[in-house]
Amino acid sequence: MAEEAETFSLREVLVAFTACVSEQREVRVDPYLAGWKGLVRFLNCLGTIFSFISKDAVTKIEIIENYRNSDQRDKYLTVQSMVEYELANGLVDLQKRSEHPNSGCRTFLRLHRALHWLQMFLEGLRTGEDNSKTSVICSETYDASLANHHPWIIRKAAGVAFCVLPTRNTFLETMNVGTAEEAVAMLGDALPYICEVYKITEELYAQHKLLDLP
Ligand code: 1PW
Repeated sequence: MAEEAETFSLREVLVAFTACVSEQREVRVDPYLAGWKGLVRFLNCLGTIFSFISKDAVTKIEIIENYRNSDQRDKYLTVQSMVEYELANGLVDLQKRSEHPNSGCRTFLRLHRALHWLQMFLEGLRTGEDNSKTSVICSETYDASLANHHPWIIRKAAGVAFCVLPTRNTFLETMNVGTAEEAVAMLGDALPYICEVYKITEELYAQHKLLDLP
């Protein structure tokens, strides 16, 4: 584990997201999940208090991985094909969680919302002052995005976890990308790709009226 933490770099995570968008502007599921798995490792590096956050992401990643390992794996190659397949076959609970509580569409939506937070948080980190507080950037971006989809108890627990985040420069060094300046440059290169993945998914979900799936 210590060795894993040493060799871990956030660069690889962000690179996975750069490989998500296909030439047809479709979002590939496998690199998306690979990116998320790296994020989970990163969250775990931040301390055990973050494991409650990563645990739910792990559950969601596994649900979609199971679809990718099933007989229907080809239908889950891209987010576009997943949406088309699940909707055409009535595999999505649209009003209330009942027969299909873990549809690919609703599960992916949770990761998608969390990715929005991540994107805003990393952008805040990138443009923040040297000595700014990561905990403030983290909670402000969370409140402006993902918190709107979470019940009170989760918001409270997340707020507690954010308090232990280190200062901006230490946090940038935790990314293992090099100096704080190098980490900022890497974020500048990688964030447009994450934004693109987010945007394409958001448009697809909006087009099919899936943004509020229970
Ligand atoms: C340092 C910044 C890192 C940002 C990483 C983003 C990870 C976000 C995961 C938040 C999870 C909080 C705890 C779980 C909450 C679930 O209730 C919720 N899941 C998510 C991913 O938001 C909703 O899933 P549910 O309950 O509808 O199955």
